[in-house]
Amino acid sequence: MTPIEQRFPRPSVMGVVNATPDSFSDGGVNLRPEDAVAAARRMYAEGAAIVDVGGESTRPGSAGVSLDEELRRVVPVLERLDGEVPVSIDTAKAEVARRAVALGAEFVNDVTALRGDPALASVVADSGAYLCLMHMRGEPRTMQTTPTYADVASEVAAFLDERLRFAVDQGIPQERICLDPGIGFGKTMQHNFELIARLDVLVSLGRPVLVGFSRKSSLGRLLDDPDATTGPLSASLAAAVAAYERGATILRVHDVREHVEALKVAAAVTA
Ligand code: HH2
Repeated sequence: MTPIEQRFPRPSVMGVVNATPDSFSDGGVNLRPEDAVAAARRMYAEGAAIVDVGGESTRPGSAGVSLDEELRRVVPVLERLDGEVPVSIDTAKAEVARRAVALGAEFVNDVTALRGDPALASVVADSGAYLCLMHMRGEPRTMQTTPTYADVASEVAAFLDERLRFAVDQGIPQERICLDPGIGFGKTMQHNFELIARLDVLVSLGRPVLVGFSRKSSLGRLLDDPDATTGPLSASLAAAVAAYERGATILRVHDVREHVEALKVAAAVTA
């Protein structure tokens, strides 16, 4: 088994392909399987190490989708890709992950950090897939209702450390696991920026860190639009480079080519 840090050396880009009607920044764009497949192929050609295919939006306020609907959205995409492009499945549902790994997905991205579906851990353990454990306070429907922390970086780190131990107890080798602060998942704008500023606290847990700041509303809000629901590409690039420089390994992004280029420059400077 190749450890995750070898399979995804710093910095690696994960391209986002949302086969959903309602994702916060690209809802509907890749709902048709043909469009999602074309986006995945394009992102891979542009330098993504992997594409993250999701059939359920986790934007603030969303209520979730049924198993049947999620399968209906992602299975045709994975069938058409047929192993052509490295795939991560963005799901909290064991059955979706099981079908996805059977269709070639090598990575499971679970925003609930194995708290959503008790059967997911064994699917990951048995498949040999890589796993991302992400921090989220509450659930998407309610997570942005007055999030408060005494010390956001150490609370997120303590949560991820506990989830990492849980995953290892469930038979998933830690060499296959990365950790994610969950930008925008039960956090204010200040919390999100503090998590990047203090990313060393998460890096010190000893696992690669994945960061997904791309297009998130905190970027638009920082740029003086208090009602922003997304952030622009320029701000996404700055956030990705800042996260990389503070130790992030995998950057989850919507605009692959621009991020690959920006990170190449950042890597050349820090090498
Ligand atoms: N963010 C989103 C979804 N999945 N997974 C990880 N590991 N980290 C993230 O920051 C993350 C994630 C939200 O972005 P997006 O997929 O574009 O939107 P939506 O959830 O509305 O589909």
